[in-house]
Amino acid sequence: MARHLITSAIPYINGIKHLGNLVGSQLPADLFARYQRGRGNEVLFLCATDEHGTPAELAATKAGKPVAEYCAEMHEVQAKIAEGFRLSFDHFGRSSSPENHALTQHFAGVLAERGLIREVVENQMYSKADGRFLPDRYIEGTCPNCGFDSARGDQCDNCTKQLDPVDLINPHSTISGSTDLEMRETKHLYLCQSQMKDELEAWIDSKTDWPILTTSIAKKWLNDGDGLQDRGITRDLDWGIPVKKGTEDWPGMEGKVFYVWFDAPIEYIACAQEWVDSGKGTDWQRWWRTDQGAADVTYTQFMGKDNVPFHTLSFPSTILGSGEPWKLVDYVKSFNYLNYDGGQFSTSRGRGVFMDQALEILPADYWRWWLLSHAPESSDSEFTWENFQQSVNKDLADVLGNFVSRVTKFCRSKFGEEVPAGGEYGDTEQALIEELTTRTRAYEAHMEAMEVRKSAQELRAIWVAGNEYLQNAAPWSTFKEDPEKAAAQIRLALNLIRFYAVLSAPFIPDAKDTLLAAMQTENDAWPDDVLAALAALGPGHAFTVPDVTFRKITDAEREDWQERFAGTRD
Ligand code: B3M
Ligand code: ZN
Repeated sequence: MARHLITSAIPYINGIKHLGNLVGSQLPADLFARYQRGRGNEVLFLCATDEHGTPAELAATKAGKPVAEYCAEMHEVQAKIAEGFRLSFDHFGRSSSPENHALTQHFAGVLAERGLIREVVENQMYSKADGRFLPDRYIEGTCPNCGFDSARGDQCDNCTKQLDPVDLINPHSTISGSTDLEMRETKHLYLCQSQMKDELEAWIDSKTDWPILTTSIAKKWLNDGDGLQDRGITRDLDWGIPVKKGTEDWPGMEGKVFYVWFDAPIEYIACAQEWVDSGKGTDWQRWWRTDQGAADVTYTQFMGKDNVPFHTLSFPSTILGSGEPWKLVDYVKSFNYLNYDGGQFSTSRGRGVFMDQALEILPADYWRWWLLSHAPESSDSEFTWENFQQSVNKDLADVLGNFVSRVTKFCRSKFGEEVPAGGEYGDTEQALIEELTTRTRAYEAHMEAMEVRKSAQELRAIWVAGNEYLQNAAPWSTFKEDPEKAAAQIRLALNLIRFYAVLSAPFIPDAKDTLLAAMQTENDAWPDDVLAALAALGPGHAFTVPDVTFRKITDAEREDWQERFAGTRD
């Protein structure tokens, strides 16, 4: 049994994420976790809310709440929505947890001992109008790299370059809009990533199987300008993890906190500790310490492309730099962006569909199927309502749903609500089983490789194969001349429903439950042997005709939704 540690990029606490965020990390991570569990492997699937930094502070201020209270509330909101989408985290943690405080301070202490942290007295933007230092996101200006005029102090959204606020051209405060900014002295800690360059480069070069999107971004920043830059890992903020050297105070760093991007990835580890401390798990070290059993774990991370530099350079610097036997990531699966109906999803303008709204209009499986089958892997992809309607109506309603309905209803009317006995498989059945065997092995290979779209295509082809078989075999005609033969055909088709439920579970987990319940079986064993799997429900096995598995989206609905999500959410 293989062991898979799987993490999704942890969503910022401020507000509800849109479908583009979902398909870029949490959803494909869930697909992979469900698939690996389905194959009988041991999985630890972790995610959390990213609660520190200015986004949290800004959102709490806007909501008129103390930031700790705001984060606790929003964590619950996000956890509920994640459940709604059937994201099967073993634990959904919080980067503000005591576990993450201690572990982040631990890493900083160890890195300092090993000479990888230096103290820098620097000049930082101070806003007289706001009476405070302005970190990262409180400053906007023009990107020195690409000229984009709304680059943030920490990163340019246009060219993904990681920035320091002082790099911006024509900066202004996003709190007051004031341009009355002056440089004042403040002391900060820097992680000496530049010292780690060779080690990081060798490590990245050894990952020949990584997606091109991941390695190209990693290499770009590894060799950008003069090479890997040291990164400031502290900020002048109230909310965050206080700067300490392990459990000791850090002279001169009083009142400062760690930078959100320093502590957020450490939460991947702290989250496993939370999983244990919450009583759900045991022995987190087995997943994270290579000296305590994690050496044979395969660790896969999922994220949007803008997060790649932090996961391939910054976090590995923390891990490698510590000199401690922490598990390093084995595979970094990254995604391009999902666009919305001719433009971008926009959280600030409320443009596009947000996770809570999506679940209000249709159940999770509809969204999961569309999003995963259109995952922005090799390039950006686009959500349009026409395409969504078409995919749902064709793939889910016509192909899968209709198959289930025709087979179960026909059987009920001719043989009753149990798997019929009699008859034998002929050439057509043999050919179908061969095709399904080939396709199932291909589906597994795509899933193992985390080729999300290809997996979806293969799964759809598996559904189509059953439909075509049914169309050709036409048991409703066969029944008139040869009821025995029709019985064999329907027996196979009923078994296909269970087979589909199991194979499709990573994509559409609710349908799996509905279909297995209708087939009155709990047998969800993976079809290692397709022929055997298609005989799982023997003659006499009782079933029920399920309600409509997937309904169609009407044109009126599509038009209504198109208008509703054009961009007015407050
Ligand atoms: N919260 C950015 C994002 O949500 C950030 C990811 C952290 S992963 C350690 O896209
Ligand atoms: Zn830029």
